[in-house]
Amino acid sequence: MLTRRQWLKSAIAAAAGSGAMLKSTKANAQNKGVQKPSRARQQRSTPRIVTPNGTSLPYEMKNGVKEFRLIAEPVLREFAPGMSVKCWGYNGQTPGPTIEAVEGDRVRILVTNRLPEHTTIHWHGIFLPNGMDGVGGLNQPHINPGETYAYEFTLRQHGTFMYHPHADEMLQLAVGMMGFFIIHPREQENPQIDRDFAIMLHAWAVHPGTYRPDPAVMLDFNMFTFNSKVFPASDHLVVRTGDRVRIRLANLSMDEHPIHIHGHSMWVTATDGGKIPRNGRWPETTALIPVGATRDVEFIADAPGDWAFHCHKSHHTMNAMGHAIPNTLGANQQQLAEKIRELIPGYMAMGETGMAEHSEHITHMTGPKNTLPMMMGKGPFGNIEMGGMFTVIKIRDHLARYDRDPGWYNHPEGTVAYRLK
Ligand SMILES: [Cu+2]
Repeated sequence: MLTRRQWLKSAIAAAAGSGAMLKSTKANAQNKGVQKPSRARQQRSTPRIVTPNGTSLPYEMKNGVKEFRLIAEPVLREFAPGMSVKCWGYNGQTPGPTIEAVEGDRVRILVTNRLPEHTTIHWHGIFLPNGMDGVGGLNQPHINPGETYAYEFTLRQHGTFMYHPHADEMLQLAVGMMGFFIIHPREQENPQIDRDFAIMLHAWAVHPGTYRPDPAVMLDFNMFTFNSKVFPASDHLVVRTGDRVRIRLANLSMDEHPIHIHGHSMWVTATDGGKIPRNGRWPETTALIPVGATRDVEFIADAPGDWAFHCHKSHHTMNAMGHAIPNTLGANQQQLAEKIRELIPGYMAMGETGMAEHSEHITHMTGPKNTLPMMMGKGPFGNIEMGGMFTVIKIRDHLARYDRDPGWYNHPEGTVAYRLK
């Protein structure tokens, strides 16, 4: 059994190391007790969220109060190799570390501002005294650079919530200031959840060759992330066949995201307004995550394999270089290409038969500085031709631990689509 003290230690270690995700999932695997699942089920302690490509925030117990520390600061985030973005976030991360607590807890969050301008934090969806709600100017003075403010309240509900600034919001959200605040129920859940993931959806405008998200953009975003990573840099979600899986999705971007699962049907079980009563839940393969909202989805991972999990807006599974380009589909560009080559040697016309060839060209063509090709990622059968809001749920019958990539799925004979001629 993993005690809270052990969890705290592992969370601190995870926050300190670059293998943060690995360690926190290791804690989860230990927590679960791989050899004796039924025993582990009874003993599981509450902190157990997996934030892919992220961590949970450690706390200190002070006279019965769980004390957390958040530092609002500039953060350099690699969306995927080849592109790093000058974001703002918390404790060196965007999204900020996931806050986990239990219904009934008294929590104190110390917020230090190391940004060049003032900020505040609003605790989205959480019931609290009005003066703790974090709307700068309305509920409290702004937190100036260098200042630390304390927020303190007792948690009177459970569910998936968020934290984000309520000061210069257009800019501070555009550059990545957001995180999960997850409150576990006091009573053990029934049925119990085996794997519990938290994924923050976001859309960014980072013009090719630049490093800072453009907060003035309202509609025309070019990078779409799960926890501020694009495929194939996003962590896989590794689960065991038969696991009850919950994925908590949150959206503070400017657009809604229809999140789609392959090979399974999922139940929408909660919003940031609370649990949906059992007889009010509905099945989906695509759950729409509105702006300024969270949704919990649950499914039984009953089909082994490598299943896609992605936003269904097709531009949201593409990176920057797929947007705002001329439409060359069906256009004979041969003469044009020859003329351009007189001016730009090596010029190559693309897109006449479709865009899939872009995936090939990334291996031998260099693009603009600090941006990403529209589609990336290699699978066991070739280019996956995805980017952005895309990851893979890896479901395996025999899985010793959750923190190791089990590799690509080994399909049983006769279960792969085959070529006839
Ligand atoms: Cu989307």
